Amino acid sequence: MSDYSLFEKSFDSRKQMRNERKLLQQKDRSKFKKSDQNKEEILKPPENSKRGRIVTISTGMIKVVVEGEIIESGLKGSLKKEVTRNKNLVTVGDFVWIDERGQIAYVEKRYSCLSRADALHQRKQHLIAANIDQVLIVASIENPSLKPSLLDRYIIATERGGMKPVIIINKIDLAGDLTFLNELEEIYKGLEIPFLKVSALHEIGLDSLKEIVKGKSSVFSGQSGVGKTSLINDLTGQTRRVGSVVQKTKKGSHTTTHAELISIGENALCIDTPGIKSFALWDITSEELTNYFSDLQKFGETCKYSPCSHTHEPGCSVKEAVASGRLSQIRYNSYLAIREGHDEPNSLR
Ligand SMILES: Nc1nc2c(ncn2[C@@H]2O[C@H](COP(=O)(O)OP(=O)(O)O)[C@@H](O)[C@H]2O)c(=O)[nH]1
Ligand SMILES: [Mg+2]
Ligand SMILES: [Zn+2]
Repeated sequence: MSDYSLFEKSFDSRKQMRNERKLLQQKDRSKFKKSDQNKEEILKPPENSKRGRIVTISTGMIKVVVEGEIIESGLKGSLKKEVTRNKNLVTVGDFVWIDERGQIAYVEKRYSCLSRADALHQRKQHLIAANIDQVLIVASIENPSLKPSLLDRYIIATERGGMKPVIIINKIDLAGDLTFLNELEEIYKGLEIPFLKVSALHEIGLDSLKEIVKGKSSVFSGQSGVGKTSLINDLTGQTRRVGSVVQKTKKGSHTTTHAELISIGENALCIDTPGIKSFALWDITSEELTNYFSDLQKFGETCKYSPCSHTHEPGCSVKEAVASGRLSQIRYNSYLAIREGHDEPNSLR
Protein backbone atom coordinates (compact mmCIF):
# COMPACT_ATOMS: atom_id res chain seq x y z
CA MET A 1 0.00 0.00 0.00
CA SER A 2 1.64 3.20 -1.04
CA ASP A 3 -0.57 5.82 -2.56
CA TYR A 4 -2.48 7.39 0.29
CA SER A 5 -3.38 10.53 -1.62
CA LEU A 6 -6.40 8.76 -3.03
CA PHE A 7 -7.77 8.09 0.42
CA GLU A 8 -8.58 11.66 1.12
CA LYS A 9 -10.53 12.13 -2.05
CA SER A 10 -14.19 11.48 -2.13
CA PHE A 11 -15.04 9.58 -5.27
CA ASP A 12 -18.38 11.15 -5.87
CA SER A 13 -17.28 14.63 -6.85
CA ARG A 14 -20.76 16.10 -6.59
CA LYS A 15 -21.10 14.96 -3.00
CA GLN A 16 -17.60 16.14 -2.30
CA MET A 17 -18.34 19.60 -3.65
CA ARG A 18 -21.57 19.80 -1.71
CA ASN A 19 -19.73 18.82 1.46
CA GLU A 20 -16.98 21.34 0.92
CA ARG A 21 -19.46 24.09 0.15
CA LYS A 22 -21.34 23.29 3.33
CA LEU A 23 -18.13 23.42 5.32
CA LEU A 24 -17.23 26.79 3.87
CA GLN A 25 -20.66 28.12 4.68
CA GLN A 26 -20.29 26.90 8.24
CA LYS A 27 -16.95 28.63 8.54
CA ASP A 28 -18.41 31.80 7.08
CA ARG A 29 -21.35 31.80 9.40
CA SER A 30 -19.11 31.48 12.44
CA LYS A 31 -17.21 34.57 11.32
CA PHE A 32 -20.28 36.73 11.23
CA LYS A 33 -22.48 35.36 13.95
CA LYS A 34 -20.29 35.72 16.98
CA SER A 35 -23.28 35.44 19.27
CA ASP A 36 -23.81 31.88 18.17
CA GLN A 37 -20.22 30.92 18.84
CA ASN A 38 -20.90 28.08 21.26
CA LYS A 39 -23.30 26.40 18.95
CA GLU A 40 -20.99 26.83 15.99
CA GLU A 41 -18.12 25.30 17.89
CA ILE A 42 -19.32 21.76 17.27
CA LEU A 43 -20.62 22.55 13.79
CA LYS A 44 -17.26 23.29 12.25
CA PRO A 45 -13.70 22.03 12.37
CA PRO A 46 -11.51 23.99 14.83
CA GLU A 47 -9.00 26.59 13.62
CA ASN A 48 -5.73 25.14 12.34
CA SER A 49 -7.11 21.65 12.06
CA LYS A 50 -6.35 19.37 9.13
CA ARG A 51 -8.67 17.19 7.16
CA GLY A 52 -8.05 13.46 6.99
CA ARG A 53 -9.76 10.11 6.57
CA ILE A 54 -9.97 7.18 8.94
CA VAL A 55 -8.15 4.16 7.56
CA THR A 56 -8.54 1.68 10.39
CA ILE A 57 -9.64 1.51 14.00
CA SER A 58 -8.44 -0.90 16.64
CA THR A 59 -8.96 -0.75 20.37
CA GLY A 60 -8.16 2.73 21.50
CA MET A 61 -6.27 3.71 18.37
CA ILE A 62 -7.49 5.33 15.20
CA LYS A 63 -5.28 5.54 12.12
CA VAL A 64 -5.98 8.54 9.95
CA VAL A 65 -4.41 9.52 6.67
CA VAL A 66 -3.66 13.25 6.63
CA GLU A 67 -1.93 14.91 3.72
CA GLY A 68 -0.74 11.57 2.42
CA GLU A 69 0.62 10.25 5.68
CA ILE A 70 -0.77 7.88 8.28
CA ILE A 71 -0.99 9.25 11.79
CA GLU A 72 -2.21 7.61 14.97
CA SER A 73 -4.98 9.55 16.56
CA GLY A 74 -7.77 9.38 19.08
CA LEU A 75 -11.11 11.01 19.74
CA LYS A 76 -11.10 14.37 21.48
CA GLY A 77 -12.78 14.18 24.88
CA SER A 78 -15.64 16.49 23.94
CA LEU A 79 -16.60 14.20 21.05
CA LYS A 80 -16.73 11.19 23.33
CA LYS A 81 -19.37 12.91 25.43
CA GLU A 82 -21.76 13.20 22.53
CA VAL A 83 -24.90 11.24 23.15
CA THR A 84 -25.92 9.34 20.06
CA ARG A 85 -27.68 6.15 19.19
CA ASN A 86 -24.45 4.89 17.71
CA LYS A 87 -22.30 2.30 19.35
CA ASN A 88 -19.21 3.74 17.73
CA LEU A 89 -18.83 7.47 17.12
CA VAL A 90 -16.51 7.13 14.16
CA THR A 91 -15.83 4.45 11.61
CA VAL A 92 -13.51 3.56 8.76
CA GLY A 93 -13.99 5.93 5.82
CA ASP A 94 -15.03 8.88 7.97
CA PHE A 95 -13.65 12.27 6.93
CA VAL A 96 -12.35 13.88 10.11
CA TRP A 97 -10.48 16.98 11.20
CA ILE A 98 -7.40 16.64 13.38
CA ASP A 99 -6.60 19.44 15.82
CA GLU A 100 -3.15 20.73 16.75
CA ARG A 101 -2.81 18.08 19.44
CA GLY A 102 -3.34 15.34 16.89
CA GLN A 103 -6.80 14.45 18.06
CA ILE A 104 -9.99 14.04 16.08
CA ALA A 105 -11.98 17.17 16.85
CA TYR A 106 -14.61 17.06 14.16
CA VAL A 107 -16.35 14.37 12.11
CA GLU A 108 -17.85 15.36 8.77
CA LYS A 109 -21.40 14.44 7.95
CA ARG A 110 -21.39 11.08 6.18
CA TYR A 111 -22.81 10.91 2.69
CA SER A 112 -23.36 7.19 3.10
CA CYS A 113 -22.96 4.66 5.86
CA LEU A 114 -23.24 0.90 6.21
CA SER A 115 -24.50 -0.11 9.63
CA ARG A 116 -26.28 -2.83 11.52
CA ALA A 117 -27.81 -3.28 14.94
CA ASP A 118 -25.15 -3.86 17.54
CA ALA A 119 -24.85 -7.53 18.48
CA LEU A 120 -25.14 -6.86 22.21
CA HIS A 121 -27.24 -3.71 22.36
CA GLN A 122 -29.83 -4.08 19.62
CA ARG A 123 -31.03 -0.50 20.08
CA LYS A 124 -27.64 0.87 19.16
CA GLN A 125 -26.38 1.37 15.64
CA HIS A 126 -23.04 -0.19 14.82
CA LEU A 127 -21.34 1.76 12.03
CA ILE A 128 -19.35 -0.52 9.75
CA ALA A 129 -18.07 1.89 7.09
CA ALA A 130 -18.73 5.42 5.89
CA ASN A 131 -18.57 7.55 2.75
CA ILE A 132 -18.50 4.74 0.25
CA ASP A 133 -20.35 4.28 -3.02
CA GLN A 134 -21.21 0.62 -3.08
CA VAL A 135 -21.37 -2.48 -0.94
CA LEU A 136 -19.98 -5.65 -2.45
CA ILE A 137 -22.07 -8.25 -0.72
CA VAL A 138 -19.92 -11.35 -0.82
CA ALA A 139 -21.32 -14.84 -0.32
CA SER A 140 -19.89 -18.24 -1.18
CA ILE A 141 -21.32 -21.39 -2.70
CA GLU A 142 -19.98 -23.56 0.10
CA ASN A 143 -18.05 -23.12 3.36
CA PRO A 144 -20.07 -21.15 4.38
CA SER A 145 -23.09 -21.95 2.24
CA LEU A 146 -25.32 -19.41 0.53
CA LYS A 147 -28.09 -17.85 2.60
CA PRO A 148 -30.45 -15.69 0.51
CA SER A 149 -31.94 -13.92 3.53
CA LEU A 150 -28.48 -12.72 4.51
CA LEU A 151 -28.02 -11.26 1.01
CA ASP A 152 -31.34 -9.49 1.39
CA ARG A 153 -30.45 -8.15 4.83
CA TYR A 154 -27.32 -6.65 3.34
CA ILE A 155 -29.19 -5.20 0.38
CA ILE A 156 -31.65 -3.45 2.70
CA ALA A 157 -28.87 -2.05 4.91
CA THR A 158 -27.02 -0.91 1.78
CA GLU A 159 -29.96 0.94 0.30
CA ARG A 160 -30.94 2.50 3.61
CA GLY A 161 -27.36 3.69 4.02
CA GLY A 162 -27.39 5.45 0.63
CA MET A 163 -25.19 3.03 -1.33
CA LYS A 164 -25.58 0.67 -4.27
CA PRO A 165 -25.57 -3.09 -3.67
CA VAL A 166 -23.57 -5.55 -5.78
CA ILE A 167 -23.79 -9.28 -5.17
CA ILE A 168 -20.62 -11.31 -5.51
CA ILE A 169 -20.94 -15.07 -5.35
CA ASN A 170 -17.49 -16.50 -4.69
CA LYS A 171 -16.11 -20.07 -4.75
CA ILE A 172 -17.99 -20.74 -7.97
CA ASP A 173 -15.47 -23.56 -8.46
CA LEU A 174 -17.40 -25.45 -5.77
CA ALA A 175 -20.77 -25.15 -7.53
CA GLY A 176 -22.45 -28.43 -8.41
CA ASP A 177 -26.07 -28.13 -9.46
CA LEU A 178 -26.65 -24.63 -10.80
CA THR A 179 -30.46 -24.50 -10.51
CA PHE A 180 -30.49 -22.59 -7.22
CA LEU A 181 -27.77 -20.19 -8.32
CA ASN A 182 -29.52 -19.45 -11.61
CA GLU A 183 -32.76 -18.71 -9.80
CA LEU A 184 -30.94 -16.29 -7.49
CA GLU A 185 -29.32 -14.61 -10.46
CA GLU A 186 -32.71 -14.17 -12.08
CA ILE A 187 -34.15 -12.58 -8.90
CA TYR A 188 -31.39 -10.01 -8.53
CA LYS A 189 -31.11 -9.20 -12.20
CA GLY A 190 -34.84 -8.49 -12.06
CA LEU A 191 -34.10 -6.02 -9.26
CA GLU A 192 -31.29 -4.47 -11.30
CA ILE A 193 -28.69 -5.52 -8.76
CA PRO A 194 -25.43 -6.64 -10.41
CA PHE A 195 -24.77 -10.32 -9.74
CA LEU A 196 -21.22 -11.59 -10.24
CA LYS A 197 -20.07 -15.20 -10.09
CA VAL A 198 -16.39 -15.46 -9.26
CA SER A 199 -13.67 -17.65 -7.85
CA ALA A 200 -10.86 -15.93 -6.00
CA LEU A 201 -8.94 -19.18 -5.89
CA HIS A 202 -9.17 -19.96 -9.60
CA GLU A 203 -9.25 -16.32 -10.69
CA ILE A 204 -12.59 -16.65 -12.44
CA GLY A 205 -14.69 -13.56 -13.14
CA LEU A 206 -12.10 -11.12 -11.86
CA ASP A 207 -12.34 -8.87 -14.90
CA SER A 208 -15.96 -8.08 -14.19
CA LEU A 209 -15.07 -7.45 -10.55
CA LYS A 210 -12.32 -5.04 -11.62
CA GLU A 211 -14.81 -3.26 -13.83
CA ILE A 212 -17.28 -2.92 -10.94
CA VAL A 213 -14.77 -1.41 -8.50
CA LYS A 214 -13.17 0.99 -10.99
CA GLY A 215 -13.37 4.65 -10.00
CA LYS A 216 -15.36 3.92 -6.87
CA SER A 217 -15.00 3.25 -3.21
CA SER A 218 -16.48 -0.08 -2.16
CA VAL A 219 -16.85 -2.03 1.00
CA PHE A 220 -16.52 -5.81 0.95
CA SER A 221 -19.04 -7.26 3.34
CA GLY A 222 -20.28 -10.72 4.13
CA GLN A 223 -19.86 -13.67 6.43
CA SER A 224 -16.50 -14.73 7.64
CA GLY A 225 -14.78 -17.19 5.29
CA VAL A 226 -16.62 -16.27 2.08
CA GLY A 227 -13.39 -14.98 0.51
CA LYS A 228 -13.46 -11.19 0.85
CA THR A 229 -9.77 -10.88 1.65
CA SER A 230 -8.88 -13.42 -1.06
CA LEU A 231 -10.74 -11.32 -3.64
CA ILE A 232 -9.04 -8.14 -2.47
CA ASN A 233 -5.68 -9.91 -2.71
CA ASP A 234 -6.50 -10.84 -6.30
CA LEU A 235 -7.33 -7.22 -7.06
CA THR A 236 -4.25 -5.74 -5.44
CA GLY A 237 -1.81 -8.51 -6.23
CA GLN A 238 -0.80 -8.33 -2.59
CA THR A 239 -1.15 -10.90 0.11
CA ARG A 240 -3.16 -9.99 3.09
CA ARG A 241 -3.86 -12.64 5.62
CA VAL A 242 -6.49 -15.11 4.55
CA GLY A 243 -8.24 -17.40 6.99
CA SER A 244 -8.13 -21.12 6.54
CA VAL A 245 -11.54 -22.73 6.69
CA VAL A 246 -11.73 -24.74 9.86
CA GLN A 247 -12.69 -28.17 8.58
CA LYS A 248 -14.84 -29.14 11.54
CA THR A 249 -17.10 -26.09 11.53
CA LYS A 250 -16.63 -25.27 7.84
CA LYS A 251 -16.38 -21.65 8.88
CA GLY A 252 -13.51 -19.39 8.00
CA SER A 253 -11.33 -18.36 10.87
CA HIS A 254 -11.43 -14.69 11.71
CA THR A 255 -8.29 -13.37 10.16
CA THR A 256 -9.40 -9.90 9.21
CA THR A 257 -9.78 -8.40 12.65
CA HIS A 258 -10.40 -4.76 11.84
CA ALA A 259 -12.06 -2.98 8.97
CA GLU A 260 -9.43 -1.32 6.82
CA LEU A 261 -9.38 1.13 3.95
CA ILE A 262 -7.21 -0.19 1.11
CA SER A 263 -6.20 1.18 -2.26
CA ILE A 264 -7.04 -1.26 -5.08
CA GLY A 265 -5.42 -0.02 -8.20
CA GLU A 266 -5.13 3.41 -9.67
CA ASN A 267 -8.54 4.79 -9.07
CA ALA A 268 -10.32 2.56 -6.63
CA LEU A 269 -10.59 2.15 -2.91
CA CYS A 270 -12.13 -0.54 -0.83
CA ILE A 271 -12.77 -1.40 2.77
CA ASP A 272 -12.14 -4.95 3.91
CA THR A 273 -14.30 -5.86 6.86
CA PRO A 274 -13.93 -8.60 9.43
CA GLY A 275 -16.37 -11.46 9.09
CA ILE A 276 -19.50 -11.19 11.10
CA LYS A 277 -21.68 -14.01 12.31
CA SER A 278 -24.96 -12.17 12.13
CA PHE A 279 -26.38 -9.12 10.49
CA ALA A 280 -29.32 -7.66 12.38
CA LEU A 281 -31.02 -4.76 10.68
CA TRP A 282 -31.03 -1.59 12.70
CA ASP A 283 -34.05 0.51 13.48
CA ILE A 284 -36.50 -0.59 10.84
CA THR A 285 -40.27 -1.00 10.97
CA SER A 286 -41.98 -3.99 9.39
CA GLU A 287 -43.72 -1.65 6.91
CA GLU A 288 -40.39 -0.20 5.83
CA LEU A 289 -39.03 -3.70 5.52
CA THR A 290 -41.84 -4.69 3.17
CA ASN A 291 -41.16 -1.63 1.03
CA TYR A 292 -37.61 -2.81 0.42
CA PHE A 293 -39.01 -5.93 -1.25
CA SER A 294 -40.21 -4.00 -4.28
CA ASP A 295 -40.85 -7.11 -6.37
CA LEU A 296 -43.05 -8.53 -3.65
CA GLN A 297 -44.81 -5.21 -3.08
CA LYS A 298 -45.80 -5.07 -6.72
CA PHE A 299 -48.04 -8.10 -6.21
CA GLY A 300 -49.13 -6.78 -2.81
CA GLU A 301 -51.07 -3.93 -4.38
CA THR A 302 -54.02 -6.22 -5.05
CA CYS A 303 -54.15 -8.01 -1.67
CA LYS A 304 -57.64 -8.24 -0.14
CA TYR A 305 -56.55 -6.52 3.06
CA SER A 306 -54.58 -3.34 3.32
CA PRO A 307 -52.18 -3.21 4.95
CA CYS A 308 -51.37 -6.87 4.38
CA SER A 309 -48.33 -8.48 5.96
CA HIS A 310 -48.37 -11.17 3.24
CA THR A 311 -47.90 -13.79 5.95
CA HIS A 312 -51.28 -15.22 6.97
CA GLU A 313 -54.04 -13.03 5.46
CA PRO A 314 -56.64 -14.63 3.17
CA GLY A 315 -56.79 -13.23 -0.37
CA CYS A 316 -53.11 -12.31 -0.32
CA SER A 317 -51.88 -11.68 -3.85
CA VAL A 318 -48.27 -12.17 -2.83
CA LYS A 319 -48.95 -15.70 -1.63
CA GLU A 320 -50.94 -16.36 -4.80
CA ALA A 321 -48.01 -15.11 -6.90
CA VAL A 322 -45.71 -17.53 -5.09
CA ALA A 323 -48.14 -20.41 -5.57
CA SER A 324 -48.44 -19.75 -9.29
CA GLY A 325 -44.68 -19.34 -9.73
CA ARG A 326 -44.76 -15.65 -10.67
CA LEU A 327 -42.80 -14.77 -7.54
CA SER A 328 -39.82 -16.83 -6.47
CA GLN A 329 -40.29 -19.02 -3.40
CA ILE A 330 -36.70 -18.24 -2.44
CA ARG A 331 -37.45 -14.54 -2.37
CA TYR A 332 -40.67 -14.99 -0.40
CA ASN A 333 -38.95 -17.26 2.15
CA SER A 334 -36.30 -14.63 2.58
CA TYR A 335 -38.96 -11.97 3.18
CA LEU A 336 -40.59 -14.16 5.81
CA ALA A 337 -37.31 -15.02 7.47
CA ILE A 338 -36.30 -11.38 7.82
CA ARG A 339 -39.74 -10.12 8.76
CA GLU A 340 -40.31 -12.75 11.41
CA GLY A 341 -36.68 -12.79 12.46
CA HIS A 342 -36.47 -16.54 11.84
CA ASP A 343 -32.94 -16.33 10.58
CA GLU A 344 -31.86 -13.78 13.17
CA PRO A 345 -33.48 -11.00 15.17
CA ASN A 346 -33.85 -7.40 14.00
CA SER A 347 -33.88 -4.19 15.91
CA LEU A 348 -37.49 -3.37 15.06
CA ARG A 349 -38.86 0.01 15.95
N1 LIG B 1 -12.62 -23.20 -3.14
C1 LIG B 1 -12.42 -21.91 -2.98
N2 LIG B 1 -11.93 -21.44 -1.80
C2 LIG B 1 -11.74 -20.11 -1.65
C3 LIG B 1 -12.03 -19.20 -2.71
N3 LIG B 1 -11.77 -17.96 -2.27
C4 LIG B 1 -11.33 -18.07 -0.99
N4 LIG B 1 -11.30 -19.37 -0.62
C5 LIG B 1 -10.87 -19.88 0.70
O1 LIG B 1 -11.80 -19.49 1.69
C6 LIG B 1 -11.14 -19.26 2.94
C7 LIG B 1 -11.51 -17.91 3.51
O2 LIG B 1 -11.02 -16.86 2.70
P1 LIG B 1 -10.84 -15.37 3.21
O3 LIG B 1 -10.41 -14.57 2.03
O4 LIG B 1 -10.05 -15.29 4.45
O5 LIG B 1 -12.36 -15.01 3.58
P2 LIG B 1 -12.91 -13.71 4.36
O6 LIG B 1 -13.10 -14.13 5.79
O7 LIG B 1 -14.23 -13.42 3.71
O8 LIG B 1 -11.93 -12.62 4.19
C8 LIG B 1 -9.64 -19.41 2.63
O9 LIG B 1 -9.26 -20.70 3.05
C9 LIG B 1 -9.55 -19.27 1.14
O10 LIG B 1 -8.46 -19.97 0.60
C10 LIG B 1 -12.52 -19.73 -3.96
O11 LIG B 1 -12.79 -19.04 -4.93
N5 LIG B 1 -12.70 -21.09 -4.01
MG1 LIG C 1 -10.96 -11.46 5.68
ZN1 LIG D 1 -50.63 -9.81 0.99
